[in-house]
Amino acid sequence: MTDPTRIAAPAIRRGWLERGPGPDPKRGQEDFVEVGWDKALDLLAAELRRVRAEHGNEAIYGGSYGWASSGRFHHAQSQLHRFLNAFGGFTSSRNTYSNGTSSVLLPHVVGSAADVLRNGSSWPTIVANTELLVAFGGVPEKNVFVTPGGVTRHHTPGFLAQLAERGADVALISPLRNDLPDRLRARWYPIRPATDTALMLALAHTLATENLHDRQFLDRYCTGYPEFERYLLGVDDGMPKDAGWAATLTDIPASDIVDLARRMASHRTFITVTWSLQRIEHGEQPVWAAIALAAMLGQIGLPGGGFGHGYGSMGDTGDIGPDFRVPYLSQGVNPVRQFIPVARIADMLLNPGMAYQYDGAERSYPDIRLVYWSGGNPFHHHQDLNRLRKAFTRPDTVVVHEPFWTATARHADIVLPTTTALEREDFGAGRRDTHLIAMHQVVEPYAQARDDYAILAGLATRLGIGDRFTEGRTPWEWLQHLYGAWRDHLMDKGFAVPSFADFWHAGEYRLPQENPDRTLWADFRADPIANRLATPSGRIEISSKRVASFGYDDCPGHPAWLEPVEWLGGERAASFPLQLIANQPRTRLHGQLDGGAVSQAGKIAGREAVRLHPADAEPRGIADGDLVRIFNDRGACLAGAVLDTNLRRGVAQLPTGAWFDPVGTLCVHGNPNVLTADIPSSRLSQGCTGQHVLVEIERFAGEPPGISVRRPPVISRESEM
Ligand SMILES: Nc1nc2c(c(=O)[nH]1)N[C@H]1C(S)=C(S)[C@@H](COP(=O)(O)OP(=O)(O)OC[C@H]3O[C@@H](n4cnc5c(=O)[nH]c(N)nc54)[C@H](O)[C@@H]3O)O[C@H]1N2
Ligand SMILES: Nc1nc2c(c(=O)[nH]1)N[C@H]1C(S)=C(S)[C@@H](COP(=O)(O)OP(=O)(O)OC[C@H]3O[C@@H](n4cnc5c(=O)[nH]c(N)nc54)[C@H](O)[C@@H]3O)O[C@H]1N2
Ligand SMILES: [Mo]
Repeated sequence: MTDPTRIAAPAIRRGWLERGPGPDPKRGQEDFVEVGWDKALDLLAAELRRVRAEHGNEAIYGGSYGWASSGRFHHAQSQLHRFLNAFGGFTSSRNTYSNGTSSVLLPHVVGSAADVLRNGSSWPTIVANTELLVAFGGVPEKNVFVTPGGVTRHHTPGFLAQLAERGADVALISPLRNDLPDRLRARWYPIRPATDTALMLALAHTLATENLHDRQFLDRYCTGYPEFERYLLGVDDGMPKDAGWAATLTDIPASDIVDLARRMASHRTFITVTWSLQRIEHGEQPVWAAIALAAMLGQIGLPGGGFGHGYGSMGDTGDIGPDFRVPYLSQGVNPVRQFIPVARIADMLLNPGMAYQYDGAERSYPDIRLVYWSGGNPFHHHQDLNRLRKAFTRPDTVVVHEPFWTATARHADIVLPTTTALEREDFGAGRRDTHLIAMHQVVEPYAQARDDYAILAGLATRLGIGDRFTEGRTPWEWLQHLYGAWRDHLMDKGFAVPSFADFWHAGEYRLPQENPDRTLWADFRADPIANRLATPSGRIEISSKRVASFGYDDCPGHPAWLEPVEWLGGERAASFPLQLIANQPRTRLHGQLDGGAVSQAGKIAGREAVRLHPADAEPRGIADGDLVRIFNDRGACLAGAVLDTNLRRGVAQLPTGAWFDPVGTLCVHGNPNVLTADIPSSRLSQGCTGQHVLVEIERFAGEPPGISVRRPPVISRESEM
């Protein structure tokens, strides 16, 4: 709450204050001047007016991707979008860094992404019925303690414990052994990263050639299996995708692959794929291939069988809470139709007007003059941060609301300090949460920090849209209003919901419960005509004519093995022979509270810890606890080495989230996104590929540069200018 990196007062980059708006290579490298709230809001209101008058609302990028904090009313992105909509609209963003590749692919294959991502089979049905769990990416327990919006009860560890007690057979397919808790006694298949699709194809090939596939299911519920089988058998390319073929790619012995396929066919098998598998080049393929494989087993729609996505990626996947809409603030309507796929931010800023492909359409990038971010940290989440720094020199003005001096705040022109969830009143609940929680204020706002709502209300008043934005309510009045409307709606449906005063006093409200037994596509299985999927055929599309018609060689019409650039089997590995897995951090949520005690305790000499196998460390002269330099041709970062035999050889693991702390193109703190490539998963989805990158690692000798991101940037007061 009182970290030295809290932002105390509105601050303006000196160059912007002195020279006015415009592209500036100094952005991110200059000192700041503290100004009063009135001056900051007057300047920003004038700049918003100027940009709108000279370039139109489309020139404002308000995508503002990010997690912010829990709490429904003060949800930073909703607040900003509501404000910008009232102002006439903005260029928005689509999809997520989390599962942006799947969310574009799945509608083509199974008709809906939401079904898979929100209504997946529930853990109790898996625990009770699954005999064999085949977990691609595992079920990493470290990830399940968060859910967007907040989460009251952590259920997943309990379900994993029950699964262990029942003695279910578990296949862990991952480069990292600790992607499943030890107590599950899983069999570990230490796959070469990025080759899961090859393994799935070989499993499918074994099913097809040993006649273990369910022809009836494929005929009745699917379309496009024959084309896929031709590909599996290598009819056209002369290359059967058999276990021997996959063994060389995946590093998993052919006999193990054949054995696993036979066990899958003879047991009630649940196939899960973590979201990480689609956060790579051609990330569509493992998801599509897993669905094809599950369809061949014919167990889709049966309790404990079929396909699931994101178990171990998020707390709500498979959870038993109701799929309940909790009170929320309306964002209004955005009159601007321009948007970008969210991970194309740097492409957009660097290439206004450039054409690109997305989901079968040709689109072009808008010319952005003002970037407005509230509740996200692109210098955490985006790839190739040295390229993003260049992109951030392009706009006329960058505005950031933040509680902390993150790298994104340091790359802004106008920085406005906001409160955190503990400094305001709100209510919160996550997806599939069990309770709505009254979030009482715990402490007074830090220094001059204001709620995002108060900041935007102040701007709205200056811009003549005050009433439209606030509707005349204070935050406390909004809480009562939103809760009241929601309560009326639920009471009409026959639920007993306490008054706002009683809810606030009790501190929580137990949401109505749902039947915890849920099997994805059980209704489709029961009646595929009445409950047809929203695909063109109404069925599961193992091959998709529509995707094929787009003509993308990086995402053809059926699941296929496509060689990525960033993988150990390719040419690039000759220069950069280690595959870095840049996954989610165990010790924090993304970059949030990186300065806090929990995150800091995981660091080595103040740097993020990178895990590598002793057999990879030894020839490089790296010992446990050494400072190392991780590098490739895009950039480099420092990290502290941890030697660990729980990774396969050739793989290193550095989580995301160490605050970006650049000295030239080197991040001295250990942020993997200085290394990752800013390339999309494919032209279909344009999704994020930050999970994998090829690197080399060497021992860092000499005096390491100090860490500066744990202190605020240089700030002067206006009177000192
Ligand atoms: N290499 C690589 N990169 C990745 C990933 C990966 O696997 N590999 N994963 C990606 C994924 S899945 C995601 S979701 C993204 C996450 O990326 P982000 O969601 O952008 O990361 P956060 O650190 O959660 O950023 C939220 C920011 O909001 C601020 N904040 C908190 N409360 C408030 C508030 O009330 N108001 C305002 N205005 N701000 C507030 C926090 O201080 C924090 O800086 O990262 C992506 N990046
Ligand atoms: N503690 C914590 N939990 C979080 C988050 C956080 O920041 N901190 N972020 C949340 C968010 S926003 C999201 S979207 C989810 C993300 O959920 P995921 O994307 O599923 O999570 P990751 O930890 O990035 O990756 C999961 C595992 O996939 C494995 N993996 C990587 N590459 C491969 C591969 O090629 N093949 C196979 N078989 N396995 C591979 C890695 O070993 C990794 O540990 O996590 C959420 N949970
Ligand atoms: Mo995410």
